[in-house]
Amino acid sequence: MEVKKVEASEFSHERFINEHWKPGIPLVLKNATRVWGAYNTFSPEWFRKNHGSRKTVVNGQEYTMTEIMDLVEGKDTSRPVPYPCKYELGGGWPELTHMITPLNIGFAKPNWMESSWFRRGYWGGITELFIGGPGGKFPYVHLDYYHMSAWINQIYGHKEFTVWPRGQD
Ligand SMILES: O=C(O)CCC(=O)C(=O)O
Repeated sequence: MEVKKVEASEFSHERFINEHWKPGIPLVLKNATRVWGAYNTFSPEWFRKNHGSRKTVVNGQEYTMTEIMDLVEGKDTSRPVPYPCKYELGGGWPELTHMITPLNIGFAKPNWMESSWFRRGYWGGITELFIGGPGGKFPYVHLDYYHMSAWINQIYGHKEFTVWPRGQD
């Protein structure tokens, strides 16, 4: 199935809901994150310079941001590139929250995760930053938490996704 791609500024929230969200048809919104401070800011260099010593653990191994960037960019070829390198952007890294605001970009709404029902839950309100390099892949096919619709923003580089139509879940 060919996934439709549209310029976000030329597409309405109403059309997104009626033509894509309701029937469950994926859509790529190009340049939708232009409204974010992260747009044209987040890059390997920016993370090295501003958050190089920030740590994360992937598969039981601790890495600094600089180490992760060296691995994903191929500057360090001495060990495998870990994936998924995840950072929690809400409670885990509040300084970056303002750079991904508004989170819904005018399309991902209503956001059920903003409901107080979800805040009580184990996964409530999590917004994750994923960093990966060539060959990195998510380890299993899945539906997202609570079977919610997935909302993924690609800020830098590119990534391949495989999605399955409704009925095959
Ligand atoms: O970007 C990825 O590798 C997977 C992201 C994802 O599927 C998720 O966060 O649930």
